[in-house]
Amino acid sequence: ARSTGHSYVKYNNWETIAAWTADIAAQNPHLVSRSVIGETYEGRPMYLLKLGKSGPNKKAIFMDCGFHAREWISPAFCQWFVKEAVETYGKDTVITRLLNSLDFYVLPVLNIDGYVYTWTTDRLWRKTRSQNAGSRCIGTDPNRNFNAGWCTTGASKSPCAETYCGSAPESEKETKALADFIREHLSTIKAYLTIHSYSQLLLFPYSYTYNLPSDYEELNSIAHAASQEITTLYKTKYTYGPGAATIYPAAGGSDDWAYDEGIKYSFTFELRDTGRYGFTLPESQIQPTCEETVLAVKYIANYVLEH
Ligand code: ING
Ligand code: ZN
Repeated sequence: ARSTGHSYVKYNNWETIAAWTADIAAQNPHLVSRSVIGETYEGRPMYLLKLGKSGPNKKAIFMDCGFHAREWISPAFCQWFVKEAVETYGKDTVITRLLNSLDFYVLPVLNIDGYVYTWTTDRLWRKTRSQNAGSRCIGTDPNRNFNAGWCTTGASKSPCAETYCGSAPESEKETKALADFIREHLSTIKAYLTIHSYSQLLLFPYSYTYNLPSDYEELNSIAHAASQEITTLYKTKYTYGPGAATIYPAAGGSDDWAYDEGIKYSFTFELRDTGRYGFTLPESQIQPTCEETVLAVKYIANYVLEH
């Protein structure tokens, strides 16, 4: 759109994504609004988009992207999802019904400082960019920083580790802003979706323990159906299951935290691929990856609407 250089089939830098959040809201005032939920360690505003036709007593779905700086396909997906929603509203019957009856909160990039750092300095940076007291190492893993079995497994207490859990739960301004927003909207948010890469997995609680969540059977059947949806388009194979058993035990994740806050439909997506390109997924795969993932998100949203 316009002169910002934004493209849905390229990876966009933060400046371009930030300008895009303003543009997409300005161009779709009846469907999209933008707010700021906090600011990052380095002082960048954390933009949140709200999608949906206004109406009373709407349930909401919260989706975030860009927890881990190097997982570039994730912010690309949040942008794609918003585009798909505004372009197909009034044309696609499912999207129209979803936006009429639900609100989607979309956080395009949680870890903005880290994302900027992957563009300027280190393409494979994962963590935030906050300073750690008593260490020269920078950053906390935002997906080890939530109050869900915090730092008990699959996380490190060393600030130099890639999975550093931080000095306390929600020690990072970014995770605190996200958790505060969700706590303030707990009565409406019925699903929490967090988008990572890579491995082609659809995960649900728990990751901090091998114990199964009380909604295991329902979550497993949703994950099975959503994974099937993904496969229909390009035969991309997804594995699904509880995080601990499916990928690895890891405490402090946002999906486990959201679930224990009472958000039953809580899922982590690990998008393409399975390792050939990994975090440096070529731009040629943005479109197919996003198209297939939209199907899964639509499936889950429709399920939430009907339950
Ligand atoms: N994977 C996730 C990670 O943070 C995960 C897996 C999901 C852990 C849910 C804990 C909870 O390690 C990636 N690729 O980041
Ligand atoms: Zn990740």
